[in-house]
Amino acid sequence: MADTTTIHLSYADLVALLKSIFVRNGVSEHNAQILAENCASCERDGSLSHGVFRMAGYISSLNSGWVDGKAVPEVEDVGPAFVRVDAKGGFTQPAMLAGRPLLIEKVRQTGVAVLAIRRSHHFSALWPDVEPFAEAGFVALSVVNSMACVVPYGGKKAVFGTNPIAFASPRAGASPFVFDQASSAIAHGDVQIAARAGHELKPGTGVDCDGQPTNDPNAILDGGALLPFGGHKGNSIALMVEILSAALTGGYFSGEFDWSGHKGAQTPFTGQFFVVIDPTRGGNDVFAERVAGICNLVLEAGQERLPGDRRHVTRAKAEKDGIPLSKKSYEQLRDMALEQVPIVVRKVET
Ligand code: NDP
Ligand code: PYC
Repeated sequence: MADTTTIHLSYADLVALLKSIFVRNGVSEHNAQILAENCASCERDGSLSHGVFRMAGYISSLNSGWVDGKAVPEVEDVGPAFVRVDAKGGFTQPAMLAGRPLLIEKVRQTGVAVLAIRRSHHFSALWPDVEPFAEAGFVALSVVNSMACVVPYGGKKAVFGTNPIAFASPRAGASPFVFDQASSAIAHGDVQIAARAGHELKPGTGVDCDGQPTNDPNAILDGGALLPFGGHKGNSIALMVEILSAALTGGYFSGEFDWSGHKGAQTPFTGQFFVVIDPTRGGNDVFAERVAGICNLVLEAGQERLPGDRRHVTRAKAEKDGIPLSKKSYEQLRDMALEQVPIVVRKVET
């Protein structure tokens, strides 16, 4: 019988465990802390397609020599409202944090600024990138392209990545309004999770290696491809994400980089784009109240919940009870760490 034991870890303990795995696999202390916090935040909020499930992929990519865990990003001041960052073949999140102080300085001066990151690897959810801007009072929008696994609308060959778009806005009296969604019918991570669990996907999700519609996640992973969400409309968003994340930043398109010489590489080598706005500029002090107002109208009209609500409920539960991990996942992480990390198991359920 399968062992259904669940282990609950505190956020700090999960970060410590993940950080030790990154460091043991060639990531600098500084970058490892950033990546560990990012991955633990995803797991804590129930963003499971980009939580600890991704650690094997991170490690595989690092060990293939495809991504530089020790990269030190270079920040370029290229205009009154324009910051570029060369991630130097490293992960995007340290590059974003390196560019953030100059970006914020420019937003304070001009009311709006953009951040264009190139030569970067993004292997996570996008909401952790935008939510902190809204917590600091800014509106933020970010897009990132990934690896070619999405066929354009009516097309036959995968060109786009799953190309997510995330948006965050301050909201009076509540946590920021945040949405974060792939421009494909579902995220690639969720296809992998469905394949492992033996679940079928919804119709309209993808095609098999012959271009025929399929609900089988394995057929999508095995030479098939995903479809954009919403037909031609999602298609245009996926294309916009390629333009902003690659053409504008100087990074690769999703189908352009060549990782064939790096067996085990999994992290897409592309770019990421941000636009950050001070919504109160010019005396618009009611902005956050207005956002709360439209959100309330939507709920009063019958929408069951807003994007981000599920994450916050999951986060609150994790902060109270610890972050739940199956015993198997926990043991896999311990194996990856290969050394004893002082973890306090707060609660064990069977
Ligand atoms: P989902 O479809 O699960 O969710 C998309 C958004 O819709 C979320 O903000 C979610 O909020 C919200 N939402 C979901 N259900 C409802 C509902 N019933 N009512 C109101 N709002 C709802 O996400 P995707 O599968 O499209 O993407 C999953 C993750 O994969 C994202 O975090 C994305 O960034 C990541 N990703 C990363 C890529 C990369 O290259 N790094 C590539 C592609 C995807 P909530 O979270 O609260 O449920
Ligand atoms: O889930 O589609 C995805 C994805 C691609 C890159 C990182 N996550």
